[in-house]
Amino acid sequence: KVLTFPCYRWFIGDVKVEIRAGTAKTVMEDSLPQLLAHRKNELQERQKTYRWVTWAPGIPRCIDAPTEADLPQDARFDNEKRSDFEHSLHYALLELSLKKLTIRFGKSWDDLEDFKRIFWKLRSPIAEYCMKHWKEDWFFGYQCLNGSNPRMIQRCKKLPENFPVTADMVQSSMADRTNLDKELKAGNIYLLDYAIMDGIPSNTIKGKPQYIAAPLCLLYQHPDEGLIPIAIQLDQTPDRDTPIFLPKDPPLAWLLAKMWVRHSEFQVFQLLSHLLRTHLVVEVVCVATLRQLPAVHPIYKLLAPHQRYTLEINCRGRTQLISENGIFKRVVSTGGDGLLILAQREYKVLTYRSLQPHYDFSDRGVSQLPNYFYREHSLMLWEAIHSYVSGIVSLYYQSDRDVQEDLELQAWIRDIAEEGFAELPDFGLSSKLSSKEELCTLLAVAIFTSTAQHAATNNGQFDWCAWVPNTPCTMRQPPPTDKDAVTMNMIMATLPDVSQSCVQMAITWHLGRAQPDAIPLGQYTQQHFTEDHALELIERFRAELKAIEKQILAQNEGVELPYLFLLPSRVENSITI
Ligand code: OYP
Repeated sequence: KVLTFPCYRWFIGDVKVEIRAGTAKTVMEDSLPQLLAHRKNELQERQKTYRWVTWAPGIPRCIDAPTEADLPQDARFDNEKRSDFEHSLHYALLELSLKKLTIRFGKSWDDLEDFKRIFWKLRSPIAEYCMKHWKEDWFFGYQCLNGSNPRMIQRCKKLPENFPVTADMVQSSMADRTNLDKELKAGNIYLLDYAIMDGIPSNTIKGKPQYIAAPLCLLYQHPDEGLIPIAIQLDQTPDRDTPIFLPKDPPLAWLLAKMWVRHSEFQVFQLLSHLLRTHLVVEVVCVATLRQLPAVHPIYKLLAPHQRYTLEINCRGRTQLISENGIFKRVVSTGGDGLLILAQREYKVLTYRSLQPHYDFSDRGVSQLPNYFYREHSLMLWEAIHSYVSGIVSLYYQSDRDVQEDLELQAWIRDIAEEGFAELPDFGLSSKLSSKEELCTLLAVAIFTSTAQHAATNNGQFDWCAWVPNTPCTMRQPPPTDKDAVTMNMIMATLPDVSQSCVQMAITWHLGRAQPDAIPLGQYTQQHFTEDHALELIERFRAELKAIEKQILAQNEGVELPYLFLLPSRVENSITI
């Protein structure tokens, strides 16, 4: 449905004034006192309606609304979305409680195969693929590149001092005629470092303590086998007896070590990559936009479609997911105090630079990694988005001075930098916009994060987490300290129990499935812009997305494990889930 805007006409003295409400205007272009007064009133009203609040210290500030019911109607889900959201969740939880019951009264829970009895079949080919291949080292490596947390891996030029891997230990993983030193120099060694997890307090669930580790994992870009893990340590401050797990160890020991890495991955992925770096970052822009830009402002028109439903889903997340008695408290190891401490640590080091994909890849030293589809596709989408926003910006701003003099825009960025990202001295976003280029970068970051980046982290979560041993949400026993003592019993006592596993599947399915009312990237169903030039730019943006779509489909044709999370038609226009 396309909404068309009415045309307003009136007289000021003898002068006939005619505006199509659809025409975007910056404050400099609106010279009539009445219109200026109208902008001012609109903003005063909006600032009364949308207020900043500190939900918790040390993370981005957010909308002042204790629950979604406190949001203004404009920011609410429509009926269809609400009932779908609520039904889908109940459906998943019900389905899985039935499974849980059959296990309770059925056989024992003592082998990895038992996870198959609660596994939801036929839901996702990737989840099934995962169930078959999760133990394989190449598959572990693949997930660092194209799994649900593709931003953790970094090049390792020099071994960290707290990770004393020797050349001997890993020689058997190396290709012929090479060794660890040579490969470090050649740039073929990579690292996953979960130092941020070190010392995070862990949850107690139904009276039982849960456990957290802070692993280090070394990977090798093998010429034939691809990226494979070659050494794992589960502690940041090793002593003499801290084991370094290796692929040549007893298979169950190596497997359990990898599961510990994947358990950290669950926490970092959900709380940091997903919640903090997409949901909460985008909410800041969202609140500032509603407070500081009137609806006729071109930047409001540009951003509004990328902010649909974000306030409501975030409110629901705060009340039901990460709240005191929320899902995290009930089934995840970082539930309770842990999750906030973890998010605060990440927030302290969050940079504006790291939200820009080119910098993110070059800073992590991963530009050369082959088969890094997430990187390839994100860069294509970034370019398309950046060129679209640059086009729009140039329609309304002729020069850098126009940007500097747009006081609404300046109030907007001040709100973002000083109110939203408060107390973040090293974030790296100035509270003044001095050029068109700075404006374009910020807009591209806002749109990229609410579309591509969210899709890359959110949409695969059922695929990668449904087979619970591949990405466990909690661990019920401490990390192993003796390689030779690892048994299947120990593994089963460590992994999530039946009921935790069922909740993990239900919630990740609920959040990861395609949304029935999704609006794909670049589809603007409410016609905010009405000018021909702007409409042409939208058309061009869509054409570019179509070309990207084609390219991604061609690249994936016949591929056993396709990467389609950034297929433009599957990327939503905003964070709605
Ligand atoms: C909101 O029990 C959201 O009713 C999800 O939050 C689920 C609910 C409500 C319903 C909970 C209930 C969405 C926004 C967000 C986010 C990002 C973090 C997602 C983390 C997912 C963790 C899955 C946990 C599985 C054990």
